[in-house]
Amino acid sequence: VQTPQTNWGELIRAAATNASLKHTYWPEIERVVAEQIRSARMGLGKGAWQLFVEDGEMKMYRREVEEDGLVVDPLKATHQVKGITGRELCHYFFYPEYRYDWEGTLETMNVVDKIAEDTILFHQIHKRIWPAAQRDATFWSHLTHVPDEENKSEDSPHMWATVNSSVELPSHPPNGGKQVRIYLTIILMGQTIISPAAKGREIKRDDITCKITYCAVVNPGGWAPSSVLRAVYKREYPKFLKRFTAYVLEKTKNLPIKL
Ligand code: 18C
Repeated sequence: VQTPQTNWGELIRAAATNASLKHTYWPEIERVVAEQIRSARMGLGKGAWQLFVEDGEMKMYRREVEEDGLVVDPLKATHQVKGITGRELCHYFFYPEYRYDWEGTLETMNVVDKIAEDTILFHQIHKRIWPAAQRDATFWSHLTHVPDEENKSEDSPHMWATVNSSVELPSHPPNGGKQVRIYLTIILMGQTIISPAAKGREIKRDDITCKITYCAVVNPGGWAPSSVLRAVYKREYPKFLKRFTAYVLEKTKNLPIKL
């Protein structure tokens, strides 16, 4: 649980590498990451969020929002996966070398610039959905964490997160190619809960559960039929979260636990 006093900006700064802190994007990264963490940790509150997918521990909520006639429905998903940590979850989501393994909407991914170990600039071209035009995106991605070695309880602020947020890159102007530029703001956050039964002995994968929150706002950037779009994300978001978490489980099952 966060108090209104939790200074996420300060916590994010403390975790960041010097190369990230020195970059011209840093003030924006800090602002967006803090805002994303704050809203990801907020409950669903009353009204507005409607549950549209439920599958075991995985729940997905959306708010129907249109801007200039385009569907930009914010999504909020929660999930719990036994056997992985928040750090492992965010590691595989952040680093480009794994992306083709799990990202099913991808046509191509390019690292435009590796600003630092914890901040990377990407250009991605996504698969085309008929009858709409193909989409691309340019965004920064930042990996952060708030450590809490002593008290890994649900209400401590510890967590790992990767935030992706659109940015204009002069090297890749929007609609420069044949794609329509999409605009996204996404957070994947993981908190590791250790079973009290593991106290005083070596922790096994059976003792850990990762509490996951994934929030996304994607603006399709140009015309796309609302009904097709809503059908696409209803299919793609659950597919992503199931496939990606299964991937992390598979990759880590025989590795030492990284808390
Ligand atoms: O967060 C995710 N992935 C990250 C790393 O890639 C990153 C990227 C997010 C952008 C995803 C948007 C892709 C839209 C492209 C079209 C979809 C192609 C489907 C292909 C089917 C085979 O943060 C995981 C992302 C999980 C997938 C989310 C899908 C969201 C759909 C939103 C629609 C946007 C425009 C669609 C174009 C018109 C369709 C009628």
